[in-house]
Amino acid sequence: MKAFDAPPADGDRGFGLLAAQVDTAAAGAYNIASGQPVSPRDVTAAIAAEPGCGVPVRFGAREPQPGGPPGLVAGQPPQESTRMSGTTPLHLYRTMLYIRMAEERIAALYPEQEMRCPTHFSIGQEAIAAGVCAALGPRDYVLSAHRSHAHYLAKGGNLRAMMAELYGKDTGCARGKGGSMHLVDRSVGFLGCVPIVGSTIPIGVGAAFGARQRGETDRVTAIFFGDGAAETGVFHESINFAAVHRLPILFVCENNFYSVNTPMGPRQPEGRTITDIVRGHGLPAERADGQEVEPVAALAAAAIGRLRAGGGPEFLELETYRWLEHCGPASDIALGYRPAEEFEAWRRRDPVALHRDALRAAGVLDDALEAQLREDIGRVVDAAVAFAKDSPFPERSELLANVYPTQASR
Ligand SMILES: Cc1ncc(C[n+]2csc(CCOP(=O)(O)OP(=O)(O)O)c2C)c(N)n1
Ligand SMILES: [Mg+2]
Repeated sequence: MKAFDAPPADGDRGFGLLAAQVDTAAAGAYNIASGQPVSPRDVTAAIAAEPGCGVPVRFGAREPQPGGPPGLVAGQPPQESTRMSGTTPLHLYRTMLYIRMAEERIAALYPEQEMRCPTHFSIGQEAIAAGVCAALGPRDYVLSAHRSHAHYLAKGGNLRAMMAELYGKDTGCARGKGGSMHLVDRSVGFLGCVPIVGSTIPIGVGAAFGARQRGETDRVTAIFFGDGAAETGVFHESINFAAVHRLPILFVCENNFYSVNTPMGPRQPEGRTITDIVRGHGLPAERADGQEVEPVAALAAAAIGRLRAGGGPEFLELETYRWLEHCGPASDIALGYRPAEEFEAWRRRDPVALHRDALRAAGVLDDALEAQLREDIGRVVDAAVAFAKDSPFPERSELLANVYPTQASR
């Protein structure tokens, strides 16, 4: 199988429609689920269903990226699915479904206790990751925090490397040492995530400042964080610095109204929003619903367009709701810290279902395409889990590598 002669830029995310524009056999287009070459007929069928959708296709093999995830071998089919790179409504749906199905699988497998890391799920919040990342390119930077699967996947992170990371395996994106809260895939601009609340906000500002210093004026940085992180001191220092230097950063606050089990009431004065505070720092800031992916994508695209045109930092506060417990795969509604009616009201606004219904009403999605998408994604998730489970743990000798030196390692 011949690899694509001119490898796609940064992160190899050529999908669907692009596949129809080249001789797929010569270019080495693969079905990312099966790893098999894709025929022009397959691609044509997919395009007929919706430009750019249906058959998840990637081009050629990717060279291992320095510092990127292991497990990508030149000359072999790419190892994982990422989001589809387009921004059509159907692409947005596939990205959300992909995140949902990957996380549902993690939740189902978690009780086996083979994944030994704390794991925070984004189920119910997918529209924000999908909508914002659709407006970003592979060169753009993204940072996240403890609840990061959705951002990693929406930015194009390697699912196999993520699964392996959750299983603590050597093929994981952090070599099995970080777990769910330390995902990274620099090959697609996902610079990382850290569970110390607020801590990736200044790191993202630093990354954007560094890009500016290097003259990389086309590079935008998006930083995802929660409402709790917006209460840290470093958040205010960071947005002030970004404002002073007019850095091209989109700050994205996923306001799910809770910091662990504490609602907003005891944390913030009545009537003052996070957006109000940010406006006080002089940033354009907007507060909006985070459940409908197309308006989220439109808001993000407009803001990122302004950043690319040389505008200073902007802030989006997007309201959303997590369905599961703060940390772990179970429901926690029975604990009583959040009312069951509140949860039910948000559940009726499931971002995946809302968008699915809109696509159906518009005649873009039908049962057959829905089934096809689920089957394709299901196979990709199966393959990622199998890869993770089959991968080796790091060698014992690796234990202290890349961690701060200790007495024992000196
Ligand atoms: C500096 C710091 N303080 C406290 C914690 C414990 N902690 C972990 S997640 C979290 C809540 C974060 O809430 P939010 O930023 O709203 O994110 P969400 O979990 O709602 O997505 C807290 C307090 C921490 N990890 N780091
Ligand atoms: Mg929160």
